[in-house]
Amino acid sequence: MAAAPSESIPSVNGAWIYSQYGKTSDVLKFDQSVAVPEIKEDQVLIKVVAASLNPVDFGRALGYFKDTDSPLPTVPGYDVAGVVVKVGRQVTKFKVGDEVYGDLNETALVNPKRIGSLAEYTAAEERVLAHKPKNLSFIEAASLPLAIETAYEGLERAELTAGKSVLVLGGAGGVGTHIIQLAKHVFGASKVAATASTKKLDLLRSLGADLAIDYTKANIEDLPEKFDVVYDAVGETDKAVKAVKEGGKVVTIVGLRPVTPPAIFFVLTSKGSTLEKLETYLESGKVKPVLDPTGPYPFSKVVEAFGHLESSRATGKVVVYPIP
Ligand code: NDP
Ligand code: 2XX
Repeated sequence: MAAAPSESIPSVNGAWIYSQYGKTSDVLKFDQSVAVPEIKEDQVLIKVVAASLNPVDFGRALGYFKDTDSPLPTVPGYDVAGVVVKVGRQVTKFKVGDEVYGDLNETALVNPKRIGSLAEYTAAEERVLAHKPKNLSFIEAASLPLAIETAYEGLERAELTAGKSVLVLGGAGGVGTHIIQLAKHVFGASKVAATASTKKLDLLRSLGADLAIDYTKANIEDLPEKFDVVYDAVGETDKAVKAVKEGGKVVTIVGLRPVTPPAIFFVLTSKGSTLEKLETYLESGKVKPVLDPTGPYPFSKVVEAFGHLESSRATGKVVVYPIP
């Protein structure tokens, strides 16, 4: 895709925006005249082609993180794939015309950007971005950053290494589909078990799960086997702790309530370098984007796209495309 010459960058653009906290279906509005952000020296301006949605987007809209949030009004959207149309003076990795992707917010909950990816143009520091793998579409690339970076960071924090076993609670979601793939194909786990409801078990197996557990029929705390690592992407940390071996690690990404050792909770840090580490796996197809089958949703259907994500039944990632 050709980049727009810089003189054609508009001063305002179309974006989804909310001016008060609440349910996305109540507060999220389309506005044709949102100011295009000015870039800082370490930032690039991106012509957005595709964006994906994450639970943090609707949690933030609900005001769950308002103590550390940036001020309203907010254009949501962490994940972006698009084309660089302008670069700041300190930028060395990217030039105008480059196809990039990333999670715009280095710290997800502390001062995230007021202008996110649900806009025609958005700005980001070069350190949160990477070059889009050539074999991936913009839709596929937009599906990856926040989810795959979270999956990777959690497996590192849990010290998963080759030959260890891992149980994933919530294997079919945006993050879980990548936890399974990374555990199996990048970290070299000897055994990957994962949970989902009945119709999603084949998907878990196709991603590399050796054992697909139907949580509507089996209790994971009753499994005869214990695991070296349990990765909780659902918020069932009490059950997770019962499924780990003595001396094993439990990591959770759901901060519903405080956790106690051996469980640890973390919030991801967005890094372009994580995407770069995974580039060869993405280019070889060993690790694949997983797209929710109800999408991609056109830019006019962002409220419907959020409705689907908010149901907790999304399979893989909910993507918005094309933008505009
Ligand atoms: P998704 O909305 O993509 O997850 C949806 C999936 O969850 C569905 O496929 C569903 O499968 C599955 N699911 C729901 N309930 C259960 C259950 N009881 N057991 C097993 N699977 C279940 O969410 P994400 O993957 O994007 O995020 C997961 C969680 O992690 C969210 O709470 C999110 O806020 C949090 N998160 C935290 C981060 C951090 O840095 N701390 C970063 C990213 C996400 P089924 O239909 O079969 O139930
Ligand atoms: O819910 C959350 C989410 O999705 C992210 C990124 O941070 C919060 C942590 C619970």
